Amino acid sequence: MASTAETLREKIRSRRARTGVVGLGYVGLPLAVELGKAGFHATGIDLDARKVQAIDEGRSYIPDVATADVQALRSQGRLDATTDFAIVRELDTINICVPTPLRKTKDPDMSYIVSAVEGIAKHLHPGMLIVLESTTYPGTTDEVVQPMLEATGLKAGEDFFLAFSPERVDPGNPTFQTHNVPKVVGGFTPTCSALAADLYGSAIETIVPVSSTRVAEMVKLLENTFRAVNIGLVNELALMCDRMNIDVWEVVDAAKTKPFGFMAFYPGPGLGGHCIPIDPFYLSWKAKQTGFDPRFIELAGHINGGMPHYVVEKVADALNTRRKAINGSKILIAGVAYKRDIDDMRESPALDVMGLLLARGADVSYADPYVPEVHGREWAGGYDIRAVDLTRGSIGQYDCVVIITDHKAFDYNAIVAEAEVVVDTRNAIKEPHPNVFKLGAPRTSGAAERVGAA
Ligand code: SAJ
Repeated sequence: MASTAETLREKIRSRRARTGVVGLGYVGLPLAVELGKAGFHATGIDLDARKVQAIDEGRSYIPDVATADVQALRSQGRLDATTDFAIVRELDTINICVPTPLRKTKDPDMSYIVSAVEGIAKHLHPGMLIVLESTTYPGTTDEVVQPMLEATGLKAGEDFFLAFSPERVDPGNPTFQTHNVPKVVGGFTPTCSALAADLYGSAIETIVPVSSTRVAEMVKLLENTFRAVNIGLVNELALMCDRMNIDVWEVVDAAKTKPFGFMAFYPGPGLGGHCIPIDPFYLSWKAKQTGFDPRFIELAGHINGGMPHYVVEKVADALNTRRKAINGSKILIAGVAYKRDIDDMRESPALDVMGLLLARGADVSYADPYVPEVHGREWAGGYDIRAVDLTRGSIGQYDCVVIITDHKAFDYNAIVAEAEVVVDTRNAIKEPHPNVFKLGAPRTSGAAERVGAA
C-alpha cells in the first residue's frame, strides 16, 4: 500500500489534491489563483466575509490579481472561498498566508498565525501538507506550529507534512509576480520539503529547496533586513549630505554606475509597508532571546524611524524662507501610500508626517489618487480626512506642498509652478527650482532666502 507521502505526492502530481490558502490578502489571493491556474481546486479561508463574497462574485480586490482570472477560475470551479475552517476536512494541502505585525512594544504579534493553526488543527487529518508562508522569526514552524498540530495526536513528517516557504510578493511589481519569483522551501523532514516543492513546483517556475524550516525562515528575514539596513544607511547619508551641501541623489545615481558590488537604495521620508519596517524586529527579538544584541537592526530602525521628524524640520526650514511658521500654514501632503503607484497605506511615513505637522499647528490636507480617505484611527489626527485633488489651479492655496509618495499620476510641473514652497522627499522633481527643497540635497542657489528677505 502506498505510503501517506506517496499518496499525497500522487494527488499533487495529478492535480487531484484539494488545496487551501488561509489568508486572502496580497500574498494569499495571488497564490490561490496560481494554484487554480495550475489545475488544482483552490479554496481560500479568510475571516473577512467581504473577501469571501468578492471571490464568490468572481471579483478581485487585489490590484496584482486580475478580476478576469478570478472569474475564469470561478466558472471552472477551481476557486472558492469560505470563512469556515471546517472545509479543512476536505483539503489535502494548506498554505498559511496571514499577517505577522508587531505589537506596540516591537514584539512579534503571533496571534494571526496561532489563530490560523488553531482553525486547521481542529480539522487536521492524516495525509495533509501544511506550509507556513507568513514572515516570522526562525523557529516558529518547529516551536509554535508543529506542537499545535501534533497536539491532535498526529505526527509531523509521518501523519502530516510541515514546511516553511517565505512569501516574496512585491506589490505593484510589473515584472515579478507569484509565478516567476523563485520560491524557497524548507521542510520539517526531507519528505516534507519534497512534497512542498511538488506543490509549489506545479505553479511556480523555480523552487529553491533548503535544509530546514529555520533556514527558510531566516532567508526571508535576511532579505528584508538587508533592505531595512541599507535604506537606513542611505537615509543617514542623506542627513550627512544635507549638512555637507552635497546632493545625495546625485551621489547614489553615480555610485549606481558601478557594475558590481553595489546596489542602489534611495533616501525617503521613512519606511512604510507591512514588511520592511517590521520583519527585522522579528529577527532581533529572537536573537535577543539567545543573548545576542542585534545592533544593525536597532540602529537602522532608529534612523528610518527618525526620517518623518527630519521631513518636518525640512518643512519648517522651507516655510522659514518665506517668513512663515508651520503653525497656521496650509500644508498639502502629496501621496500617503507607503510607496509609489499602490493604494496600501500601512506604516506609511506620510501618516507620521501628517500627525507631526498637525501637532505643530498646521492645517493639513493630503492628495493621493489611490487613497480616497484616511480614517481617524490611522493617524495621530484622530479624525477622518478625505483626499483633495491636486490639480493645476488648486495648488497655490497651500503654503507648502510635501511630496511624500512620488506617484506617477501627480502633475509635478503644476506643483513646481504653483506651490509657494515644495519639500521633495523622493527626488520627484529632478531640476533645481528656487521653491523646491529636497531631502538630502542643498538648497538651490540662494534665491530661496533672498525671496524671503524681500
Ligand atoms: N524604500 C526607501 N528606499 C528604497 C527602497 C524602499 O525608502 O531604496 C521604502 C519604500 O518607500 C517603502 C519601504 O521602504 O516605504 C518598503 O519598500 P519596498 O520597496 O521594500 O517594498 P515592499 O515593502 O512593498 O515589499 C518588499 C519587497 N520589495 C522589494 O523587494 C522591492 C520585498 O522586499 C518583499 O517581497 C516584501 O517586502 C515582503 O513582503 O516581505
